[in-house]
Amino acid sequence: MKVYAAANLRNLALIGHGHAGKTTLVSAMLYTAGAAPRLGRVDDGSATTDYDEEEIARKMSISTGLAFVEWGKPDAKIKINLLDTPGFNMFVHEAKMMLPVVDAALVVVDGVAGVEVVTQRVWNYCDEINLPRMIVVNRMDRDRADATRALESLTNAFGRAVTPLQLPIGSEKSLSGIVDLVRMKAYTYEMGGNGKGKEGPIPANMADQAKEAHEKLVELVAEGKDELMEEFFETGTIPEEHLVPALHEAIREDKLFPVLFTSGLGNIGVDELMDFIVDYTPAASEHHALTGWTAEGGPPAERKGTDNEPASVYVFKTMSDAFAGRISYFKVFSGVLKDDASLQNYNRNIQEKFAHISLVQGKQAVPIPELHAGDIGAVAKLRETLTGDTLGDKSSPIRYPAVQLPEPAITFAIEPKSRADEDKLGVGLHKLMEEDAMLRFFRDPQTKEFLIAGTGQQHIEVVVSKMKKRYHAEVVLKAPKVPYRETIRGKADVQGRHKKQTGGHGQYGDCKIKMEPLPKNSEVEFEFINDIFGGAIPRNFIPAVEKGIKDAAARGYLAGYPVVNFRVSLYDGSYHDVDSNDLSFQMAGRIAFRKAMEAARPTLLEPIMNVEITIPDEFAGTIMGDLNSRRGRIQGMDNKAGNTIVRAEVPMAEMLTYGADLTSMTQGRGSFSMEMHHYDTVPQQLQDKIIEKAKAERGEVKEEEE
Ligand SMILES: Nc1nc2c(ncn2[C@@H]2O[C@H](COP(=O)(O)OP(=O)(O)OP(=O)(O)O)[C@@H](O)[C@H]2O)c(=O)[nH]1
Ligand SMILES: [Mg+2]
Repeated sequence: MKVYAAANLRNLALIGHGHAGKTTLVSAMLYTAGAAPRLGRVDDGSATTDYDEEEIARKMSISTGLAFVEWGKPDAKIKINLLDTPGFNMFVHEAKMMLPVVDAALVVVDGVAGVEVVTQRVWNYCDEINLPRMIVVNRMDRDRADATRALESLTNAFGRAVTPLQLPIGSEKSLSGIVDLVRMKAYTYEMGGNGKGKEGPIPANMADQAKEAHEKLVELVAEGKDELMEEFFETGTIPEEHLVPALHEAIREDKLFPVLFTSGLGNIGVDELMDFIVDYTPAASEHHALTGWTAEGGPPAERKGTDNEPASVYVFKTMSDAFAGRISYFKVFSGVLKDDASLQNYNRNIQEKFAHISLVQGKQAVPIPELHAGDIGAVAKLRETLTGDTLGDKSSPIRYPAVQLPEPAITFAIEPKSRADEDKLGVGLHKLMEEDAMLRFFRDPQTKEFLIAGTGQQHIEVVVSKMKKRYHAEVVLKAPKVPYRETIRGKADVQGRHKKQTGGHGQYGDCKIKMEPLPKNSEVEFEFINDIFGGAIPRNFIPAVEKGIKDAAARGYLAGYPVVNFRVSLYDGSYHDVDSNDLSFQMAGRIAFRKAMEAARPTLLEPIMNVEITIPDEFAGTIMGDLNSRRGRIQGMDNKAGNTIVRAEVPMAEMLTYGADLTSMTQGRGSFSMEMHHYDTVPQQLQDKIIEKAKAERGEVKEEEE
């Protein structure tokens, strides 16, 4: 396998709405470039970058797949690294995670649907880091595919920098090729053929349209460039040898977003697409300088991304393979990485050995002796390195920033089906978490349940399925328990006395306390003040009173939920020389606490979530009405390219199955995220229900004291 230098490398992420044809397009490029014997199909599980069994079963990408093609003239081949990202909203964070390692994005759009919810989302990801983009309107062979309408939806969403570099020839089933508006030539294809276009003149009936589009393109490229402007005014056009580099630059600077047309499945326009990638998308050597820090909180550091700088390697993805173990996908940001090199992991302060480095072609590893700055590869069996880590020369540390991801949107309680599954549960989930940045697994300290959190219902279903197939652990999912809390609204002044006389040694503890709510945004949940003067209770028993109160507060008063946000001051009491001990004062504290609760108007609190929902405009009414019925409070609304974004505060208890509900209300086109915001009082009639239910669960055991 040939080793490539940065100037001959193009790193591209295919991003876009689910089903737009990203995976198919990668398969078509591989086939057309001779890297695959036939055109792999998503529908029969033969697509190179959708090889995982979950992806095959669901006919969609779940995780990013890598591939590469070598393209161009035999003596000047360019290697194009392709990162095929998922477009389904629950997995689209994968796309975001890939963007720091590519030099441009191919935004793939469906020729029928145009810009969709996720198209807008991934576009914003690119905006955040000023990533150059090329737009591919794919599936142009489908019924009702329409180039004009697709272009309109693109310009509406992304502005006038969106500029076609091609026009499709024919439409729907009779799509037969494309016109190259830069070179003003036509290429025709056989539907489902080998992807090599036949060059010819522009069809007569398209000549005017092509000329007009060409002039618009030339004008746009010349804009702001005096030399080109002059040339354009004098001669009425710009020659190809000036136009191509100017276009390349405009794309690199985000001044122009070119649009191409393809049919991935019909293999039409795919060779041209690769030609355009080679000519117009930035080379790895053109990537802007990379900035990071020498260490966490340390001074900034920078690499230009050349071979002669110290090596630095950024791990952007981790997979756990049943046979090969942990596989780390990385980009060489600077320097040259040789096979068998040992690199320092700057995040974890350990050395890692890069043995058997390889290129990645779907599920296959292609051995390579060395990788140069700008290239992408994989290595198995790094000991501790995880996604987001930087490794390199020990003497020149640099840490690149990790990608910011949203918080998980949905949480389930997870239980093993049997004893045997219990042991495998934790091991399996920890491995899955290594490869899945949006998966969380933790124990709720309050409810004691094991919880898993992810981006949505389907995400968690994939996790459960992987647990079963890969780690042979069967689990049951349940809605998580809502972590209610209790607090007080009023004040109390009570006495707690514990006295027992059983034969010889007795027990005696007595305390008087005042209880009141803490101010609303108090930093602590409980405050204990010792106001004893004159030794009414000996100093050594005071902590016992506090402990008794704390223990009782943890067990709750109304419905068994922890009591928070209150202050107790211990101001008086009495003791007995012989019978008083720690335990007696703990008991006295507990009794006092329960009496105080009774008097201080206890109430239940519930977690309120900050929820953000994105839906196509047509569903806005339904979603708002539904939020109302969930006791939601709308905080704001935004409109963006046909989508409505609703922000609301909604009690967690009403959101437990929201993922599935939103999917059915919007035919799978909505997405949401939520995070804990604050606690608020539960409405009275709901309180009564929760308290009743808790009593029934505890079997109505009441403590009889004093
Ligand atoms: N007619 C037609 N169908 C296509 C074309 N490209 C892809 N498809 C079909 O569209 C469906 C989705 O294609 P994929 O390649 O899986 O789309 P994707 O963008 O990778 O989807 P996600 O991985 O879910 O984001 C499959 O059934 C493909 O066979 C095309 O150019 N024309
Ligand atoms: Mg895909």
